[in-house]
Amino acid sequence: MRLSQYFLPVLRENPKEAQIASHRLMLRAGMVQQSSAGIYSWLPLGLKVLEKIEQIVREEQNRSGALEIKMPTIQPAELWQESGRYDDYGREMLRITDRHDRDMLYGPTNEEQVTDICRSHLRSYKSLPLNLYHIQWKFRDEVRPRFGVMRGREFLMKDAYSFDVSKEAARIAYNKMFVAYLKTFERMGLTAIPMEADTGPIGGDMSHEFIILADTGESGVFFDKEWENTTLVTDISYQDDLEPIVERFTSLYAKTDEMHDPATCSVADADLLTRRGVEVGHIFYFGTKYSAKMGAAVSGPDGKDIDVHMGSYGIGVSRLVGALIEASHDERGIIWPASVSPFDAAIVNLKAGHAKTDPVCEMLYEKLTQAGNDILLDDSSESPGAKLASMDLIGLPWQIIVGPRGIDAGHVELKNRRTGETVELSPESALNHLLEQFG
Ligand code: P5A
Repeated sequence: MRLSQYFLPVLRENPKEAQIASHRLMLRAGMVQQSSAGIYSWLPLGLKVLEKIEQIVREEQNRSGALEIKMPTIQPAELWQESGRYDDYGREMLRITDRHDRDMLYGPTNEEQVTDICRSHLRSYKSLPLNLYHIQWKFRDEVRPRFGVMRGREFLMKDAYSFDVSKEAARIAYNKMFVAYLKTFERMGLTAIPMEADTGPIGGDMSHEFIILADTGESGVFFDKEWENTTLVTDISYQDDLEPIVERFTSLYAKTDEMHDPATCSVADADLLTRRGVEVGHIFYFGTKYSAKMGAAVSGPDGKDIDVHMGSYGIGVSRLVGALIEASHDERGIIWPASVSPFDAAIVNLKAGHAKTDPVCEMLYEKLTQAGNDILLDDSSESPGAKLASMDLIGLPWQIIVGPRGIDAGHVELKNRRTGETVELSPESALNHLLEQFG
């Protein structure tokens, strides 16, 4: 992509409304634009990151055996009246009336909608286990939308729903998602600690939140300091017995503040850490809470009906964009992990239109692009200082900086955004170095 043909509305000044780094940097890097409180337009650079995250989430869901579907954003009120949540959900639910005066709502989550699919099509225990997921926009009329996409009103969630014949079988589904979450967050370069959590309006008796530690996070958390020495090793196969693996993680103390009770806490004060964090995922087992009320049953081997045991599993896809930035930035801007970076590298032509820099930039751009990499070429007419500041701000892992003086001396600069390390290399060596990096 040539910057001259792109839409990257970077801001030089810090926007006043942004209180935390990720919100500030997302606005400054031209990733999003606020439409109304807690509702955002995703601009090209932001959308690219959102879609990269979405794809990692999708791949790990698929690997775990879950099947992708797409349910609507707008749901009929009847389904929620059946489960009893239409009234319980309160003012967080955006209620809509259609032209026939039918009560509808913009879905804050999809337990009811997916239970309706299950009861319409599943007849026998032989169809189970089943896990259906989608990646879809949600709306929650939060009292205090804040921190940009971190607590939005409209936000993108991956939500999966498992169906099983018994509590034991549902536990296997729960463990699979647990492991899929460890793998998903690891691929994004994040350490997300699974913590025992409250089930809130979703309900049920077993639940874990996956939390990234960050001072600006909204969740208070308590955990054994042993977590600091624990690697969330995830070269685990879904064919393995996952129970001992999940138990290993869940037996080490980690609870959200709603669940932590100093009176019953098993960890000595000296070994207990208290921090803040961002909840990027939340998984639930709630048994037959929805299936019993909504009549989602299958016939068992003995011909008798069994209410389906269900769990639901959420990942905050749009929140992750902010969470990743909270976890990885410096005073100059964002530092993307390669797996979610909007482009693989930038080529910065410090003097676009110059007879010496242009051909070198074109050669690098063409060779890197032909090798299948997604490259941003800054061919704009901005000043060199502004260009370098913008590139640090948008945080691509690599920059090749091409200036007329360097070319005269036979070199370009290859900069690693994370370490800040810059080396002078011939254009060919810089190219080969990057091709090796990208594999
Ligand atoms: C699980 C999937 C659920 O809704 N039903 C379907 C269950 N869980 S949850 O914890 O309420 O939400 C799942 C994840 O969505 C993200 N999230 C948000 N992201 C941005 N803005 C919000 N207002 C918001 N609310 C929830 C979180 O990452 C959460 O873990």
